[in-house]
Amino acid sequence: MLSREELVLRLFEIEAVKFGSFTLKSGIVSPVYVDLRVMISYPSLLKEVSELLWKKAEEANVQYKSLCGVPYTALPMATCISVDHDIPMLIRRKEAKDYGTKKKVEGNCEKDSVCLIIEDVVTTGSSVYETAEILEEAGVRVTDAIVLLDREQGGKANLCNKNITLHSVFTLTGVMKILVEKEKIKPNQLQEVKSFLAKNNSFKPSTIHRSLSFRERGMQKQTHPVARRLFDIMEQKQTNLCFSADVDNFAELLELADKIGQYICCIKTHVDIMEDFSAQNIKSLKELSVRHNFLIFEDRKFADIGNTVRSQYTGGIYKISDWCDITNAHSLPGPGIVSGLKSSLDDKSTRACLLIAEMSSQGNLADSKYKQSTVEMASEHGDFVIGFICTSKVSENPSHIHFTPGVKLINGVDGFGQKYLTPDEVIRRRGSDVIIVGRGITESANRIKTAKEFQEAGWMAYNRR
Ligand code: 5IU
Repeated sequence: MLSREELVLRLFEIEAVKFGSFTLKSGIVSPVYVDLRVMISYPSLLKEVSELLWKKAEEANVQYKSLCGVPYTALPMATCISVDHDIPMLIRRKEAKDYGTKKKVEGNCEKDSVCLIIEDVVTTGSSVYETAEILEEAGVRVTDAIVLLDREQGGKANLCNKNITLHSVFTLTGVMKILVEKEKIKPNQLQEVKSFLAKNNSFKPSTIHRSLSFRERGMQKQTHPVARRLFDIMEQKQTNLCFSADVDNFAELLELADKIGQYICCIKTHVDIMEDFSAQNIKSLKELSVRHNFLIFEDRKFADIGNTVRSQYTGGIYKISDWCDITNAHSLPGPGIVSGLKSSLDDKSTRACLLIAEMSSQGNLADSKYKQSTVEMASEHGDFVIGFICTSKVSENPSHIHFTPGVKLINGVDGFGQKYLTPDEVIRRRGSDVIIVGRGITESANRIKTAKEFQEAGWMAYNRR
């Protein structure tokens, strides 16, 4: 067996822990980068690390029947422990199977038995928590998690809030102290990482409130009249489904709107893909929106300077502002885009806008700073901006509505990088409000039945939240 110091030196040698300047997925620049995936190329080290994880559970006297590694990096570690100590293992699937049993957990889930979670690195604790939730859905209990490296960014406290005790073999600063002692890094690097960790700690001391219902949010003083209508419709019809009607002719669009109108709170159009746009067709859509009580959202994604978007919104052949309750805009051009759009409206109480804070497509450039600035921009224009297009809740303001595209009943990706999440993931876990569903419905052999399924799944996720 290697000593703790020797093990840290090995991890440093194989570059599982690196120091320098790294841009993380979130856009944040970090002075440290940890990637333990490389460990599978060093089997003897993997075995040593796994043994340390097991010992940690022994020291902490955790009582458990099975163990589960958080996919993927911790899977081989959990496997080593399982084989070496004859402990049954469970595997959490990253994606539920789209055929057969739709199982999310493989292995023998003995009801109410305790499963120990094994993880390589914890930052906020969200991956451990997500795994725990899925295991619990499968009937087992989770009380503890063992992690090789705690990055000390709030994970332990966040998990403790969720009644999971996190035990770590190493902390990031502990690893760094060893590396300073062994003169592998300089003391100022340790200081730099310490101040980075202090600034990037995700733990928010327990402010978990019951989330307000759509009805309550509609009644907030600052809620815009269009948002109020939408919240009302959602509660009345028990639906948070926005149908993305990406078809190219009005005959089909109007038929769909009529048939599934009862299941939706909103219809989303792309007026510039219609072959037969006419004022009469729009009038018919408007009539259906009144008959079935849903709003019309033109997904125009304005992106120009204020003066131009003003004309694009009101003019041309489409005259969007005449008929759509809601439209959307990129925040990229700055607040002028919002001022431009709203300046054309005589009555701001009947038209509203969503700002695009995040996109559902892979590789999109909206990082956390962009998202934050978008939320600030929305807050300054509450008389017109009612919420966001986003992939998870971005604003704590209860008057803001979150719309999330990229929703299907099964996770996945399309041929152009559109990422799909399930209604439960989007609404319950990620805290969004409205699911936007296009091909999930239009490509179904029975569109009406499928629309109803999405309505039920979205509403159930809202209720469970
Ligand atoms: N849409 C996205 N992602 C985004 C934005 C808009 O998918 O980030 I902003 C639109 C594109 C399409 C609909 O009209 O939402 C999703 O359609 P599908 O459910 O067919 O992927």
